Amino acid sequence: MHCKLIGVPLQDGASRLGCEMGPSALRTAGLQPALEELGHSVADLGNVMPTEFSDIRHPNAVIRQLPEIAAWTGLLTDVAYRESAEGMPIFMGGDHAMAAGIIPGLARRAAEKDRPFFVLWLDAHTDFHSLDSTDSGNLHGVPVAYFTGRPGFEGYLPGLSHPVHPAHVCMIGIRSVDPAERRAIKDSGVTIHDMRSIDEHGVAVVLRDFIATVEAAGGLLHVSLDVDFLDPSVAPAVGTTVPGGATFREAHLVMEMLHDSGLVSSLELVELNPFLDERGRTATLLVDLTASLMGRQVMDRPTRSY
Ligand code: HAR
Ligand code: MN
Ligand code: MN
Ligand code: MN
Repeated sequence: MHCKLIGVPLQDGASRLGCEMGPSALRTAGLQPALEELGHSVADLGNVMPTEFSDIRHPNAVIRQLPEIAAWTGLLTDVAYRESAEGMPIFMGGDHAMAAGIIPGLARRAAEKDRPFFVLWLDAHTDFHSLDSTDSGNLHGVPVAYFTGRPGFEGYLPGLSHPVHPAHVCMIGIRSVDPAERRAIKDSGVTIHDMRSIDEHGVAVVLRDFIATVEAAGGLLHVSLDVDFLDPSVAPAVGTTVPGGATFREAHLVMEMLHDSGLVSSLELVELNPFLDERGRTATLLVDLTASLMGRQVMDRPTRSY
């Protein structure tokens, strides 16, 4: 595989400062050598950053940094489209508002390749607010509503040429949903495996179902990994910790199964806030999880190749 590392020092979608240091922390934790050790070629394309901002405003007065998020969204759509022509782009965040740009760019590329496009959303949160319903005003809470084509974003974030079909979005790890998100997502068609579902069935069972769906459709699969998918006891470096998250081994198992599926074509590592980390342990865990996704194994066992 040819991996392309793309730094996205975005923090305007989150309430706390610090996610702009995420790409640096992932580099410092050794993401590139970890991938090279697995036999992949790696190009670090550096960081991207928007330069032009409009002075757009929304009637919901609590919304924060809308001009910045609109600019990042447009830029990242272009970057994701361009860098997904070939190879495996790995986007090093940055807060989760980056998904609003990256995922539509990847969806456009998948359409051009004539492949159905699927998203695995690993997160404590559904990030399914509209601009009208957000009560925190933090726009990392809206990307899924936006890229699945929910109404209310027109004229504020860039128009969507390729919305993602809600039935092609699977969420695992969910345990913090605001009332407005709960109402909006209920009949949306998005598949949600909350933590209770993981407790009852195990993460392997719910993931296997989704992998089978993607495989049967001949799809491309994007993985969006929010640090708060993980339990705060193993991944403290995130501004929005929620107790009761995925364990160290549950997270690795997800990545190992995704590797074996051979279906993953792109990855986002989001919400890492190095200011909140403990001696780099969360950044290191994200590197190790990426390595599991890209083929690191405890013991050699048969896997399908890309
Ligand atoms: N729902 C909350 C809000 O809208 C939490 C926002 C999302 N936080 C994240 N993303 N870290 O997953 O403010
Ligand atoms: Mn998120
Ligand atoms: Mn989250
Ligand atoms: Mn909220």
